[in-house]
Amino acid sequence: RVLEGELRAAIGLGQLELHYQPQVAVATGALTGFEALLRWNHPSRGLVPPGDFVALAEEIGLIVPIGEWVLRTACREATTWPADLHVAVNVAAPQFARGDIVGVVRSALAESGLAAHRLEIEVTETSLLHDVTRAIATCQRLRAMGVRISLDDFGTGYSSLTQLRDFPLDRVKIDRSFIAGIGERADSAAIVQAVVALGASLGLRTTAEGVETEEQMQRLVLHGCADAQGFLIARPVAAGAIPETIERLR
Ligand code: G
Ligand code: G
Ligand code: MN
Ligand code: NA
Repeated sequence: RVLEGELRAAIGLGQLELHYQPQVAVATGALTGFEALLRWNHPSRGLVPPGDFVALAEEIGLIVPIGEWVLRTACREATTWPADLHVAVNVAAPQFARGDIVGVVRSALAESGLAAHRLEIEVTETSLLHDVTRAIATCQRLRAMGVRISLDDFGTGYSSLTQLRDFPLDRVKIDRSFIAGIGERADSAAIVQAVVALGASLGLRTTAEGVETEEQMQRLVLHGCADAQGFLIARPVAAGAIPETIERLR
């Protein structure tokens, strides 16, 4: 566990950073905001992706302070962007279920001055599973502040339909495994179409994740999917590259 001690020190050493991936409206291609994606800038390993350390951070209880750093940093950086752009922040299951997420969000908004409606919290299906009553109350309290909630990686977890019905959500993000198949597999296309229709009838916006080809984008137009994100539009960029990214996607 060489990494464990290093990870514990990473926040204090200023080794964490956020990259941002653009999200656009499918119908117009207009930029709507960015998803914040955590990176660990390790002195010898280089930029370590979250897949290589978030699970460890969850295991050793570090995800709560790391998640707090992510929320504060994302809110602060987003205040420098045009006011019509939102920032979407991933919140890990233990942070959502056990940490004081409502208090952390409230103070991140207060100290940055970011308008609450510009913050979107991305939760996964597993975050909502542990203590359903408490998770519903947490979503309600966040939404009462004006913060939006989106359900990330939709379709890969359990009891998806119950969650769409019972949780106060604003958005559903269709997992990229379904988007990858829409040009080739009739079943994936049918699922994407059904999720968009279901979302619309429940008053939820839908975002397609992992859009990589023009053909996938065309199908999303046909299916009426509201928003999209993926390498076709842009890879995640460092905070410093945001102005030129906004320029390009406007
Ligand atoms: O950026 P990348 O493709 O490597 O992200 C991989 C995964 O890590 C994604 O599923 C994303 O949800 C998760 N992730 C990215 N940033 C954060 C973060 O700030 N907090 C948490 N908990 N997960 C994150
Ligand atoms: O699970 P989450 O949605 O938070 O994950 C976002 C992750 O997906 C980021 O780590 C990002 O790097 C990755 N990603 C974003 N766009 C694409 C894409 O078009 N294709 C693939 N394969 N990965 C993508
Ligand atoms: Mn996400
Ligand atoms: Na996702």
